[in-house]
Amino acid sequence: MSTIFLIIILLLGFLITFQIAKASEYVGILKGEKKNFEQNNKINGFLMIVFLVLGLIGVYWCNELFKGKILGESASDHGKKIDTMLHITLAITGVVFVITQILLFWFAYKYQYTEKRKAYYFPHDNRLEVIWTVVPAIALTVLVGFGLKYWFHITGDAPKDALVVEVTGKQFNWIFRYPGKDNIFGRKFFKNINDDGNNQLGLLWDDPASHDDLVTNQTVYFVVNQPVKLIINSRDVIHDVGLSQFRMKMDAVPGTPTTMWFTPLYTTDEMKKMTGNPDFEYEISCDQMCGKGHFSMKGIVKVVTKSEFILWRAKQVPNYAQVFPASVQPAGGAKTDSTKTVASISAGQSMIAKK
Ligand SMILES: [Cu+2]
Repeated sequence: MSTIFLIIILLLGFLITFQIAKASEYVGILKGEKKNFEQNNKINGFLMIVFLVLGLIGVYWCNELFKGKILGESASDHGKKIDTMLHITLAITGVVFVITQILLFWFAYKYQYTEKRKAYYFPHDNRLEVIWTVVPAIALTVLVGFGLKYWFHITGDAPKDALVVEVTGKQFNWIFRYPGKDNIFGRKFFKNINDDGNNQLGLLWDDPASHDDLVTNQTVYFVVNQPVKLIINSRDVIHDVGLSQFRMKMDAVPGTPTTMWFTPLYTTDEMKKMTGNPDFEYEISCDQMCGKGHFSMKGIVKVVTKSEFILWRAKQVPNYAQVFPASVQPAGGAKTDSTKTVASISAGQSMIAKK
């Protein structure tokens, strides 16, 4: 019903506009075409100035309205640099924007048609062309140069003490993996992926390095002030790891791991106090349209202190131990697991294969 009303309103609006245009055309004919033309010119010139003033006020007002409300303070060291870069870019483009808009609308008003003036014919000027090509080229090169510098930094080698976390996107959630005590990720093979058999990443159970790998969903833990390196994968289509509060973003491409690293500066608890929001959580989102459930790919990032992290990690059960509970000795015997479980591994694998 409301759609029909909307269509009727639009049609009526169109009809009214059409009638007004028609009426003003008749008025113009009655007044005389020349006078009408001059009057229209004046009105248009005046509207140019109105548009300029209202437009600039609007830009300023919008800025004031959203200042500091969109992303908040950056929570990573790289993010601070990216914010600085963004502010410099906005300052440069902002100045150019204001100057060019004023010139554009002021000239349209000032040099509106009058009989007394004849247009000056000015077809070409090499010097001017060089200036307006070289100056923006230099400015853009400097801006892009800074961007590249930061890009090479975040995608380059992470510090040796970095916490390495593997992030895998799938339709439609995130899978996180920690390498466990040995600090080595176990090998995996996509044909081993088996959600029913609790092997979301296709880990190869005959690789001992995979036995202590922790696999979690939905929530990922980082340590405050410790660099974190993400190794990013996808199980199906292209996703994108978006960490807006850290100003980080990287595509998750099936078959081609991508990496980035950064250092979180504030714990989730500190951020709760800083933002005055007791429910604050860092968020991992998918920044690439990846299908009908794209919107639901929200994960939580918990930034905690080192001791809190160690405590959390100690409570986690490795993926291997979840799949083969019988093969894992009670606490204290974890180190000898891999040598004693060959039989149960192969039994488990054939069980999974049968499924
Ligand atoms: Cu996605």
